[in-house]
Parts: sequence; C-alpha cells; structure tokens
Amino acid sequence: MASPLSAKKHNEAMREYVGAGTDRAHSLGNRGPIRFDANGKLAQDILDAYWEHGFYVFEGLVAENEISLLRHDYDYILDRAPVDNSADIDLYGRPALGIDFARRPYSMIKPLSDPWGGTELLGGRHQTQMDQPTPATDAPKKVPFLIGSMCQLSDAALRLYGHADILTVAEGINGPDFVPFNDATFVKQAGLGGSVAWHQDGLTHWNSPQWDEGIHGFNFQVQLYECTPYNCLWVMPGTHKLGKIDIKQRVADNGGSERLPGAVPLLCNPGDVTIANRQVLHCSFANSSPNIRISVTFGFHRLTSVLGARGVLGQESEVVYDEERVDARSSVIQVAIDARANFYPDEKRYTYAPFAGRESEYRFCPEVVEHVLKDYTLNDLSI
Ligand SMILES: O=C(O)CCC(=O)C(=O)O
Repeated sequence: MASPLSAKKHNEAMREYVGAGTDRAHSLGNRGPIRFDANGKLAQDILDAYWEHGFYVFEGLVAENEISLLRHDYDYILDRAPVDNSADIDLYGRPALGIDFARRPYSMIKPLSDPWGGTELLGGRHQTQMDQPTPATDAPKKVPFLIGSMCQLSDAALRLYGHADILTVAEGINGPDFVPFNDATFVKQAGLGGSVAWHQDGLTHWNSPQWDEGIHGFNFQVQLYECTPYNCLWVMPGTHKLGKIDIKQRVADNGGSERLPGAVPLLCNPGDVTIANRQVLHCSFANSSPNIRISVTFGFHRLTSVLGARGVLGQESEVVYDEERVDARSSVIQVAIDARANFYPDEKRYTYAPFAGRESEYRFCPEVVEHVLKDYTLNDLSI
C-alpha cells in the first residue's frame, strides 16, 4: 500500500508545478484594473479577453476599507461555525450561526480532504479524486469549506452583492436582464483547506440545441486575502468552448496526476475580483501552504438560460424556474443595491433593469430584509 501523503510532500510536489503556471498567468493578457467605455459599459477588450480565455482578473476592484469590513464579518462567521455539519454549537459551545436558516450555510469537511472528487455528489461533475494529504496531528477534526447565504449572514457581503462595477460586469456578460445563480464562499485555511477536484460547473445545457460558450453563466470571486499558486483556483484556459470534457481521460493521460499541464493559477491580491466561466475546467488543490484564502463567490446567468430550466445542484429536480422565482431571487440584488447606496452614499448606484421603477419596494429596511433576504437561498437558480 502506498504510504500516506504528508502535507509537506504535497507542498513540494506543488512547487514543481507552479512555475510554468505562474508564467502563463502573466502572459495571457486577461488581467488588469476594470475599465469602461464612453457609455459606462464594460470595455469591449476586457469582454473579448474573457470570452477568449474563459476567465479574467480585475485587479484592485474592491477598496481596501471594504475588504477590511468583509474580513471582519468573515472572521466572525468562521468563529461561529458549527463543529460539524449537523451540530448546533460552535467550538466554544455557543449556538452556531445559521442553525435557524432553512438551508444551513456551512459545509464542514475533514482538513485537506476532497469531499466531492470521484463521487456522484453535485451531479457527478467532479470525475476524479484529488490527493488528500494527511493533516497535522493537532488539526481540528472538521474545518469550514463552503459558506452559503452571504447576503443573510453579513451586511458587508450584502453590500458587495450590490457593487456597481461588479453588476456592470454581470450586465456586460449576460445582458441587462441578467439573473443571479447562487453564492458560496470558499474557505481554504492555511494547512487545512480542502481541495475542489477538476470540474466544469454547468449541468443543464450540455446537450441543448442552443448550447454556446456562455450558456451556463459565470462566477465572481472576490478575494479577501492573497491568492498564491498554492492556495488559489486553477483554470484551464479556453476550455469553456469545448463542451463537456472527459476529465478522467485527461488525468489518466497525465499519468494519474492531478497537476494537469496547461493550467493557470488565478493569482490575486486582496481586493482583486476574478470572473470564471462556469464551463471552464477548473480546480483547487488541498491548501498545504501557510496562507489562507477566502473567496466570496457568487454567479450570474442569462435570463434565457434559467427560465424554464429544472432545479439541479441542491435545488429540487421537480422545480421549474418560472418568472416568479426568478423575480424573487433577483430581488436580492435590488435590496443589495439599496443597502450599498445607504452605506456608500457618494458612490454611483447601479440601475438594475428588471427592477427599474420598482426600487421603492426593495429598500433595505427590516420588513424587506425579512421578506426578501430570509432564506433567499431557497430560490437559488442553479443550472
Ligand atoms: O475556489 C475554489 O477553490 C473552487 C471554486 C469552484 O470550484 C467554483 O466556483 O466552482
């Protein structure tokens, strides 16, 4: 039997892999500060680079003071995580956050493990399992991996959801009637964070006659800490154009190694924001490094990709997304815009076309918070 892989050995193996990827990351021409055209829309050359490679890195999009507020909220959210998925208490015996939510927000896993790879979970889209190094003997039994419900757990995260530049990017890619997908903050604690096996996100439209490069939407990741090649998301450029990929074959062709050639790390500083097409092949390795990553992740779709689609990825399969559900889930964006405008009154306010003329019904106030934000994840629009 092969000897267990130590975190140290895992980190050494990564060291050989990261050099070429890092060079590629800087050579593709798909990173830089956000820019707009004369009409305030996302610059066309940025959109072109996104569509060519399937991802883009917006440098310094979220201001330092906003990142501090987000870190503060996420410190608290991490502190109040349950000790395990079904537990009601945190490490200190206090009630964990979110135990009263219709969907519990935390997903807890064994340190350095791969909870999805090679399983049928999430539509079986993680076809192979990643290396699972042995954690240190004093590591906690379970660590946070994913945290949902950002708009219900944190006012700073709600305001982020209404960020005008971020929503302008969503409009540029999916049109002014864009709709939300879901949110899930990925947490990779230093020396503990689990892996996300190679996968493509979308499930619904692979065989659709209307299939194209953008039909499964895209995700933002707002980076609260530095993303290094050791803890970050890796993307295989251009693979969003290929249709469904035989990942098992790719790994087999690579001698069984998860370190697939040609991939690029999404290197970021705090405040950088990435976008990644949900069809692009991507993964993240176990975080055997000394640096934490927290990526606040949320996605957007074209309206036409979602209307009439059936629930997948945790949404009931008998549900068909209709206009009422789309409107209910989209209203979270409108409340987020208002929450942001209250807190940052000097900033430009994004006009979200589907709610134009209805803004006064979606003010950030206790009644609306109760009606729109409570358990909003029940209306996620996963495809
Ligand atoms: O950030 C990560 O580690 C994984 C993200 C991911 O797989 C996704 O957003 O689909």
